[in-house]
Amino acid sequence: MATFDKSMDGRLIVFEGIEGCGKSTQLERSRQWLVTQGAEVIPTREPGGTSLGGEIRKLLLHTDEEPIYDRTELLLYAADRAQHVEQFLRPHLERGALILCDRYTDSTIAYQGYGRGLDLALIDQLNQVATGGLQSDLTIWLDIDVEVGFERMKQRGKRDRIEQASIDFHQRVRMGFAKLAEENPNRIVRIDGSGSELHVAEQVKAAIRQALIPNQSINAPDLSPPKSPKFGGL
Ligand code: T5A
Repeated sequence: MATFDKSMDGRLIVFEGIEGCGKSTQLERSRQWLVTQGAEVIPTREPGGTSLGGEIRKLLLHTDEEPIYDRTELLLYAADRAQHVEQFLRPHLERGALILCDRYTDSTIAYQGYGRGLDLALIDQLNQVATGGLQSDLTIWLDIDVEVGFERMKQRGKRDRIEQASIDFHQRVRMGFAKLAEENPNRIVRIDGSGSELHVAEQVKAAIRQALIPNQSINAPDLSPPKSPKFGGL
C-alpha cells in the first residue's frame, strides 16, 4: 500500500457537514478569495473527483432500481476515494497546490459509521487503505440543525438517494461530525453554518488564515506554508 509522504508541499482543506450545510457554497467562496490572494487553488469533491469517481457517484446517488446495501455503499465510497487520492490529490499536493475538497474521510465515518451503524474500526481501516494515510490539514465542519439543512434542500428541489434518508439518520450523521470534532480538535474546526452566507464566509476565511499562517495560535497544527510563495499574502 502506498503511504503519504509527509514532506509534500501542498495543503488539503476539506469542507464537511450534513446536507444543506452550505459547504459547496463556502468552498467556492473560499476558492475565489484564495485566488485573489495569489494562491494556486484546486477545488474537488468526493464522491466524483475523477472520471471513474463520477461514475461511482452516479451509482451511489442516483440508483433507485435496486437497493444498495450498507456495506456495498461503504466500499463504493472507499473505491472513489482510493482513485481520487492516487490520481488527483497526491500529484497536486506533491507539486504544492492548495486543494479545497468537498467531503473526505470524515463523511464516511459520519454517514456510514454513525448514520448507517457500520463498524467504526472497519471504516478507519478502509479509510487508511483508501488514503494511504493522507489526512486533511484542516477540516471545516459547517454545523447546522438537520431541519435547517432539510429546508434549504427542499427549496433546491429534487433530493438524491442519501438526502432522502430519514431525519433520524441525518441526526446521527450530525452527531458523528460532533464526535469527530471533539476527538480531533487540531484538525477539525466547527463553524456555525446557520448564519448568512457572508457571515459564515468570514469565519471560514479566519479558520483558513489561521491554518495557513504559522504560529497564529498555539493550538494550531503545524501548517507552515511551503517554501514556495504559493500561499503568500493571506
Ligand atoms: N457521502 C459522501 C457519504 O455518505 N459518505 C462519504 O464518504 C461521502 C464522501 C453526496 C452525498 O454522499 C454522502 C453525503 C451526501 O449525501 P454531496 O455531493 O456533498 O455528497 O451532497 P450534499 O451534501 O447534498 O451537498 P450539496 O452540495 O448538495 O449541499 P451543501 O454543500 O451542503 O450545500 P450548498 O452549499 O449546496 O447549499 C445548499 C443550499 O443552501 C443554500 C444554497 O444557496 C443552496 O441552495 N445556502 C444557504 N442558505 C442560507 N444561508 C446560508 N448560509 C446558505 N449557504 C448555502
